[in-house]
Amino acid sequence: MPDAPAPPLPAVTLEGIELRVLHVPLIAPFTTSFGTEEVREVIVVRAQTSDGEGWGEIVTQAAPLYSSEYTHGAWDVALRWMIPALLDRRTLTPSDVAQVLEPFVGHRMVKAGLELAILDASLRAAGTPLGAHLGAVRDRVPSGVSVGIQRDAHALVDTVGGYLDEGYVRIKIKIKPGRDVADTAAVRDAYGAIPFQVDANSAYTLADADTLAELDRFDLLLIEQPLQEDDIVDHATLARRLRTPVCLDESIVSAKAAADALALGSTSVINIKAGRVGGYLEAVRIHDLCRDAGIPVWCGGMLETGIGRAANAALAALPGFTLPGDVSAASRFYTRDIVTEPAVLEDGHVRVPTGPGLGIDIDPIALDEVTVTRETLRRS
Ligand code: OSB
Ligand code: MG
Repeated sequence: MPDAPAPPLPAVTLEGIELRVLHVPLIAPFTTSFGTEEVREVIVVRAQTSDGEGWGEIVTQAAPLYSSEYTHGAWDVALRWMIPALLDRRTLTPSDVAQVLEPFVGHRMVKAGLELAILDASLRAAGTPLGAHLGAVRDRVPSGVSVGIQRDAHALVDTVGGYLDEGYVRIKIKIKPGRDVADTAAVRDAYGAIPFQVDANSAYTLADADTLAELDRFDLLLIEQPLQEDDIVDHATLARRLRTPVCLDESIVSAKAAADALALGSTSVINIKAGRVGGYLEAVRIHDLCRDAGIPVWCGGMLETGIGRAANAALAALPGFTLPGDVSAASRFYTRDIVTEPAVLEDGHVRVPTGPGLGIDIDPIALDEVTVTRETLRRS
């Protein structure tokens, strides 16, 4: 059954856009195959419009290790090119944002953060919650947790046990060569038949297929992004070798990329991250095409603050999100969030905000405390 088209949203008239770089302390370092993050560096967007403000989040990291995007590059392209183009257009609806920014190649996380701020402003003006606009069918979403590489397998088992005690309903661990089969075995042995998956963040090549096939015996829900972003053919080859379903993250940069990967057999599950695909509206298009194709999807995360976390909860409430995502409580990463009501874990779930727009309120004192740079461009 085709989804009912979302009602059109009002255009807003842009007066200015403020960007801030935040440095938000993490409760514990987060280690993946590509490095360790000790402080979350992220960009927050505030759109000032004649109909009120809207907030967005540009989910780049400090270094271009997960993707080619990184904070300083995002900051530059936003201020030098993208925000001036939006201010020139002056009056625009949320879906106009992608169209105005389309000539600029790449920089999808920047596009997503700018679009989200306009979307929030327009939804607030209309009195519509983001979830309702995107097509959410649930008022809460099951919450999984992404666990970084730990000192050793013992520490990993301890850390995972803490999250299970908190009630997280699905565990994902990061793996890399040398920290794969034994870590996976340790968690499976310690906790039995829990919903469990692994994420390699592109750390392997096809030459590692035998090692990756050893993971088959652990009945994982999936293995996420074993090979490089552009290894779309090699992923198809690997997928035929493994019993564990392959799920692409980094490779899925658009709805077109999703359709291509599905056509090639490179992936049988998709991790949807709005930042990686250029926005929440493109994320919904990927959801829709996967749903039509019978492909399960789940909502990934980029250690979002309360801004992006609220939006992810709304997205994850769409009907095709049939696997628990990385939409954790704010306390999984942060002692202090920048919103007044940070996401909490309730019976293994995170609630979908119900207020207009993102349904969150910024805590201005908390925000100022973690702001390291700010700049506003205004309509001339
Ligand atoms: O690969 O899913 C990933 C964080 C940063 C960059 C890439 C990834 C991640 C995570 C964390 O796994 C997910 C979360 O935000 O909880
Ligand atoms: Mg991933």
